[in-house]
Amino acid sequence: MSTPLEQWVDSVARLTRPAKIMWCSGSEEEAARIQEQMIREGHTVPLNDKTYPNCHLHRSDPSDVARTEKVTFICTRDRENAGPTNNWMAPADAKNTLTPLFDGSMKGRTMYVIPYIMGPSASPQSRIGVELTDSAYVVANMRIMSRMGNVALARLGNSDDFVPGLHSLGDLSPDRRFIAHFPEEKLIWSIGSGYGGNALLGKKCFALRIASWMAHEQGWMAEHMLILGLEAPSGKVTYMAAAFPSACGKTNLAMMVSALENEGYRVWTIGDDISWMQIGPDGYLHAINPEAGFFGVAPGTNEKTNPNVMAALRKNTIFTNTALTTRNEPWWEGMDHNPPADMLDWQGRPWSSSSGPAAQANSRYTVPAVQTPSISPRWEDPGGVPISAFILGGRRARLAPLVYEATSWQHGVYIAATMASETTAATTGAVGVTRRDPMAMLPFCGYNMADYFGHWLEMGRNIPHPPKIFHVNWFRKGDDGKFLWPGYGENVRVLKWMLERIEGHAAATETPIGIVPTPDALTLDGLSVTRKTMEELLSVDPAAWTKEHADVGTFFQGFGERLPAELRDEHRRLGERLRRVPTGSK
Ligand code: GTP
Ligand code: SPV
Ligand code: MN
Repeated sequence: MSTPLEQWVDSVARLTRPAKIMWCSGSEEEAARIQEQMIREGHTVPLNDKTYPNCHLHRSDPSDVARTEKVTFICTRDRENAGPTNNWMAPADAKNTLTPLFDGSMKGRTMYVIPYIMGPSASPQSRIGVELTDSAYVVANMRIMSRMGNVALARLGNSDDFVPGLHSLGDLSPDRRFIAHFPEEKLIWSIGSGYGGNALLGKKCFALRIASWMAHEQGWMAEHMLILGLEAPSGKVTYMAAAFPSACGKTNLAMMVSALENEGYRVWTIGDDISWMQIGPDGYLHAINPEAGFFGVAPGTNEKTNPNVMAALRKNTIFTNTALTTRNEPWWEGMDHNPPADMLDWQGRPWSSSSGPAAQANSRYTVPAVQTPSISPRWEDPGGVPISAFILGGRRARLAPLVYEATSWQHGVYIAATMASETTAATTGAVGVTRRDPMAMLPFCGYNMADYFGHWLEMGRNIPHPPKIFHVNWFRKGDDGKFLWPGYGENVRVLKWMLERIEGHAAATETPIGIVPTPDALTLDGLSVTRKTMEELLSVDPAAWTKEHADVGTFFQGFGERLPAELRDEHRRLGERLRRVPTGSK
C-alpha cells in the first residue's frame, strides 16, 4: 500500500514525466550534489572559498527577478471568497489552463520531492508541506528556508496532512507563468518562474496564502510579520511582531543592532518575514517563525545598516542576482561607497558605472537563521513567544508620523486595514506608487480581505491580553526629498517608547489619528535630529489626513456589504475627529 504522499508523487510524475525522481533527505552529502547540479546547469557559480565558504551566486532569468502578482491566483469555487483584491480563477478553469503546461514539463530532468516543516520541528503550531520541483535552485533554497527532508517525512508518517505544492520551471516564459492556489484543497500549482516567492512554495504560497485560509478556519493568525524581542536594561524581553510591505524594512528591524545598546536595550531576532500566531494558555498571542532562514533584500545592506546579517552571510549563503567582483565575492549597491573595478553585473556582463545598477534592485541572499548573531535563544521555542505589540508600517514620503498608537484593538484593525505604502522592486510593476496594502497582506491574503478584517476583529475579542497596536513610518521625507529619520539601529528609540507605553508610563498626546509621543518622550541622546525635525516627524496634518480619509472611503467601497460594520464605524469616527480640529492647526 502506498502512502497518500507516494500516490500524489506518482500522479504528478505521470503528468510531468521526469527522467528521474529524487526524494530529498536533507543530508549534507545531498546538499553538495545539488550544488554541483546547479553549477553544471550554468547559472550558478561558487564564490571565494576563503572569504565566502560554501556560498554561491545564482543568476536567474532576467525576466524572472521578482514576485509576479498579476499572474498569482486564488482559485476558490465561489469568486466572492477570493474577494476584490485577489486575481481569481475557478478551480476547474485553472487546472484546465495549467495542466497542459505541466504536461511533460520535466522531461529529461529530475523531479525533486521536498518534504518540509514550516515551524520548529517540535512545535505543535508547525505544519508540513511537500514541494515537487524540477529546480535544483529551489531545493538548495528550501533547504535553508525550511526544516527539510527526513525530519519532515518522519513527522508526516503515513498521514495525508500536508500541503502539496507542485512547481515546474516550464519554459520560464512570462506568458506561461502562473502561481495558482486552491485554498479549499490546500493545494498549490506554480509554473514558469524560478524566483523567490513564486517558486519557494513554503514561503508566501503556503505560509501566507494557504495558511491565512487555514488560520481563518481554525482561529489563529498567519501574518506577513517579523518577530523580535526587545531586551530592557532589567533583562526582561518583550516580544513584538511587525507587518511592513515587501522591501519596507522587516529584515532590518528584526536584526537591528540597537543604538541604545549602552543603555541596555538590545534586539533579538525570532523571524524576519512571517509569523504564525495562536492564543497561548497564558492568554497572550504566541508567535512562531515558520521559516528556518532569511531570504533578504541585498541592496542597501551594509556594516552600518545591518551588521548582524553581514556577519551571517559569510558562509553557507546563496546570493541571487547580485554583482560579482574579481575576488569572486558578491557586491550590491549600498554595500560600500566605492564599487570595485571590473565587476560583472547581475546578468554576468562586464559592468561600468555608466551601465546602471550592478546588482538587480530585488537581488537577495538566502541565509540560515542560526547564523545571525542576534538570533534569539527562543527562536525555536515550540510554544512560540508571547506578543505584546503589533507594529504596522510602510513607506509614506508624506503624511504618516514616525509613530502613533491605536486607542483600541478595533481602532488598530482600522489602521491596519487602511495602511498604504509606496511600491518596491520586490514585485514586478512600477516602483514608488502609493497603494493600499492592508496588514502588508495585499499580495498574500488567501481569501476575501473583508473577511480577513473580520477575522482580526474576532481574534481581538478572543485574545485575553491582545497586543497593543502601533503604526510607524521610517520613510517620511522633508522638502529636500531626504529621509527625516535616520532609521535602522536608531529605530530602537521608537521601540523603547512602545515598551514604555506597554508598561504604561510614556508621555503622549492624542491626535485625530491616534496617540503620538510628545517630542520629549523619545530618547534622543547622541542623535543629531533637531527639535524642528522631530516636530515635523511627529506632525499630523489635518488637511492631508482629510484627503487620506476620503481615499480610504473609496477603498472601502470596493468591499461592498462584506466590510465589517466596526470598520465603517471607525471610519466615520475618524472623519468626525478630523472635522473637529480647527483648520490651520497641526
Ligand atoms: P521583504 O523581504 O521583501 O519582505 O522585505 P523587508 O520588509 O524585510 O525589507 P528589508 O529589511 O530587506 O529592507 C528593504 C530596504 O529598505 C533595504 O534596502 C533597506 O536598506 C531599506 N530600509 C530598511 N530599514 C530602513 C530604515 O529604517 N530606514 C530607511 N531609510 N531604509 C530602510
Ligand atoms: C517579499 O516580497 O515579501 C519577500 C520576497 O519576502 S519573496 O519570497 O519573493 O516573496
Ligand atoms: Mn516578505
